[in-house]
Parts: sequence; structure tokens; C-alpha cells
Amino acid sequence: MKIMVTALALAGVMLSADAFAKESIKGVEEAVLTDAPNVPPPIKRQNSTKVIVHLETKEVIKKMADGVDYTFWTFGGSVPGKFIRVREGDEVEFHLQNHPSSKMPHNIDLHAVTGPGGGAAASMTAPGHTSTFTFKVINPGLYVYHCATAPVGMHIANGMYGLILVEPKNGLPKVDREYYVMQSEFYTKGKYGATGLQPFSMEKAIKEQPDYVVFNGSVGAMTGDKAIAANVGETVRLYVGNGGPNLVSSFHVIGEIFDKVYVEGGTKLINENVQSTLVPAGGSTIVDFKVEVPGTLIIVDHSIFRTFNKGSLGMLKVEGPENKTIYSGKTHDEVYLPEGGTIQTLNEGAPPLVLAKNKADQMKFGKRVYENACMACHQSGGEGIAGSFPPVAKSDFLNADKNRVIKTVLVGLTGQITVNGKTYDSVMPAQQLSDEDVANVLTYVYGSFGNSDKVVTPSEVKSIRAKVTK
Ligand code: HEC
Ligand SMILES: [Cu+2]
Repeated sequence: MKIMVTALALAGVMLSADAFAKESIKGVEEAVLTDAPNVPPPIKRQNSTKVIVHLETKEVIKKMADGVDYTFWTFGGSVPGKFIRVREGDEVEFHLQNHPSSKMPHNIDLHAVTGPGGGAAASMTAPGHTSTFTFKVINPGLYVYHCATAPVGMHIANGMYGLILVEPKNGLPKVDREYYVMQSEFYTKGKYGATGLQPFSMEKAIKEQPDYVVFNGSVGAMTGDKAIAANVGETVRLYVGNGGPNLVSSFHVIGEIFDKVYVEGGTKLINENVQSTLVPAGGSTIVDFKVEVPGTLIIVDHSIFRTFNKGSLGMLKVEGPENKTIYSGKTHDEVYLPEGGTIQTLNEGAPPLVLAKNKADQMKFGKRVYENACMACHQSGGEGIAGSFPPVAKSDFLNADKNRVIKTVLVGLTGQITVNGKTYDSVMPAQQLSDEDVANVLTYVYGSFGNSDKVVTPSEVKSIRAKVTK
């Protein structure tokens, strides 16, 4: 008798588990799709539904870097493709629309699909056509999707990838901010920075020697006023994908520690307190962290030449009150000159990639040079650091004598100087910058921070260089 009861109870459990697996689909909704760095809102629904996705493939010419254009093949008009967000158990009705202006057929392989090709064959679409197929998302996680039309490598290399998040049935823990960051690399005929419309280089792609490694489709897509943002005390989640086509990313945020990493974009294995996490080509990761102190956090691929020479640099700007117990900032600075005070040289000067045509260009390019070459010491607002680095904001030293300032940047400066009534006796290293970069950065400094708005031209820099480097 007892045995019978147990057997019945067991059967009951099995029945309800089965019913859960086949949770019925209730309702229909059109998916909200977003461009990076934004993600669609978290899913509040407690049931599975039918989600309709309309995604358009389109070939567009867009900016890869200043002065550099590229014909991107896209899912939704930009790189990376639109972010798709569904819930475990949902049924997705997918419409892939290939714009009539496309020169190529395209399709989609979603890594969230359980089925041959991830939907590739079912979604093969000629220009001016739409294909429809459906799939059920049975595994939660963060998945890459990409085009899988031959030559597959070329379609991916041209920008055809994006992310689809399948939220677990019970959702992901709530955070204050969520962003979409996708790394990928580009192979161009010309070198990094070579101007004009750059064609794809199959040769470099096969050798796995990209000219560009970027976040969100272009150099600078997440820097300056396009930086992502958070406030002190908030929790931030990055949905990170890697479109490849070839490189693995050593994803890192300078000045932060990932409190949680959803390893490889899965939902079961959660690592804690991680500095850098690998993101495979065609793979993903989810990282959560709380921002405790204000400042600009730099997002990089820690394969670091990619960051400083190929473009994989993004920014997260954190605003709010300081917390000196977590980070004091510099408390002391004294001159340390073991080599006897010779001026060292910093910032190897590469020729500028695009020549400034007017003052507005000089200001724009100069700002970038300032951020790379001067900001670490003179600070973002030019305020300097008391006792160590003189201000270049409202600086009487700067405004008094343009030629002396050009010389300072070219050969460095040492010995006692007075800036706005305070003395400094330190060393500024010589900056190895091209004439154009020096002209641009000084035009930027003069035109900012309450200074006297002088323009510095490359020929002025050239003539001073001829005198001081003899
Ligand atoms: C490694 C730190 C460092 C970097 C990088 C640096 N400087 Fe300086 N700079 C100094 C120091 C220190 C002095 C003061 C030198 C002295 O005491 O003789 C100085 C002095 C100056 C001065 C003259 C004093 C004033 O405040 O007006 C100017 C102008 C200046 N720097 C501009 C620049 C520019 C432009 C760049 C970037 C291209 C730059 N510096 C990069 C450390 C730096
Ligand atoms: Cu394609």
C-alpha cells in the first residue's frame, strides 16, 4: 500500500515537471530591438510568449575612424546588429528582411537556436526578399548571432553580428544600468588610419592581422560624449559579445573588478572578483560590477596594442562623490630623478592620420592628443595637481609666450617655473609628437580652459623644432 502511494506521488511529480517544460505560449508581442550601447528593457512577464522579430540586413557606408569609411554589412543598419531580448521558453517568429539595395544575399545563424545551422538555411534571403522561420529558445544565456552566407568569414568581417539574450525564466538579478558592448575586428586594404573608403582585405583576414579592433563597430564609438555612464553606488551590467571573426578578447575595465562574471555568457557558472575575462570569437560574457568612486573607467581588450594602436578603447564615465577610503587619489608627489634629471621622451610621434583643415578640426584632433599625451599629468580640466603638475587652465605662463610653450612640448621642461604665482620645480618629459599634433594640442589648450584662444600652426612648430633640436 505504502509503495503504491509513493509510486503515484512520483508519477504526479513527473507529470508536473513535464507540464513545466511544455509551458504554454500565451500572447504575442513584437520584440523591442536596440542599437549598441543600449539594451531592451528587462522582461517582466512570468509566462512564455510568441515574440515577433523583424530584422533587416542592409549594406551601408559608415565611419570606421576619423577620415576612414567602410562599407559595413549590417543587421539593422549599424554594427553591431540590434540587440534582441527574449525569455527562456519563448517562441520566436523571425523575419529576416534583406533590403532591396543589398548586393549580397544574407542569412542568420543565431547561437540561441537549437536546430541545424542555427537558422542559417531557413533564413537565406536574396536582396528585396523576406524569410520567416520560428524557433523556441530552450536554453537561457547570452548568445551571438551572425550571418552565415558564403564566404562566411567575409560577411562576419564586414560587420554581420549581434547579440540575443535569452533571460532565464526567473530573470537575471536586477542592476541599475545595462549596456551592450561588442568587440570585433576589421581588415582593410590600407593601414590603420589610411583615409578614404577602405575595401576589405581577404589576405589580412586570412592571416588574422586586423588593422582595427573596436568596440561597437568603430574607433571611438564609446568614448568622449559617446561614453556610457553610471553614478557612484550603482551596479552596472555589461552584455559583452565578440563577433571576431578571428580574435579572442581579454576583456578588462581599467580601475574596476568584475564582482560577477557569467562565464562565457552562460547562466550557471558565475565567477566572482575577476580582473580580465576571455570572450571567445563567436562568444559572450556578462559582467556585473558596482561603481564605488567617480572617474572615467577605460574599457579595453587587454591584448593592449589593440587598445592603443587599433581602437579597442571605450569609456564608462562615473559621476558622484569621492570616497577617499576606497581610493585616495595621489597623496604625495616628490621629484624622483635617479638618472640625474635628464629629460626622458614620451609618446612616440606617429604622423597624424587626417590633417586639420580649420581651427574646429584642430580643436577636435587636439583634444584627442591632449587626452592621450597630457591629461595624465595636467588633468582633464587642465587644473593640474597641486605641487606636482602646473595647471594649463588659465595659466599665465602659457598665455604669456606661445613659442616658449611650443618648445616646452617639443623638448620638455625642467627647472623652477612660476605658474599663477605658485612655483613648480619638476620635470616635464619631451613629447614625441608630430608638428601637426603639437599644433593641434596647443590650439586645443589655448582654445579651452579659459586660455587666450591662440591658434598654433604646424609651420610655427616646424620652425621652432628646427631651432631647438639643432
Ligand atoms: C609626465 C607628466 C606631464 C605630461 C605627460 C605633460 N606635462 Fe606639461 N608639464 C609637466 C610638468 C611637471 C611641468 C612643469 C615643469 C617644471 O617644473 O619645470 C609642465 C609644464 C607644462 C607647461 C608650462 C607650465 C604651464 O602650466 O603653463 C605647459 C604649457 C605644458 N606643460 C603643456 C603640456 C602639454 C600640452 C602636454 C601634452 C602634449 C604636456 N604638458 C604633457 C608635466 C607633464
Ligand atoms: Cu551576410
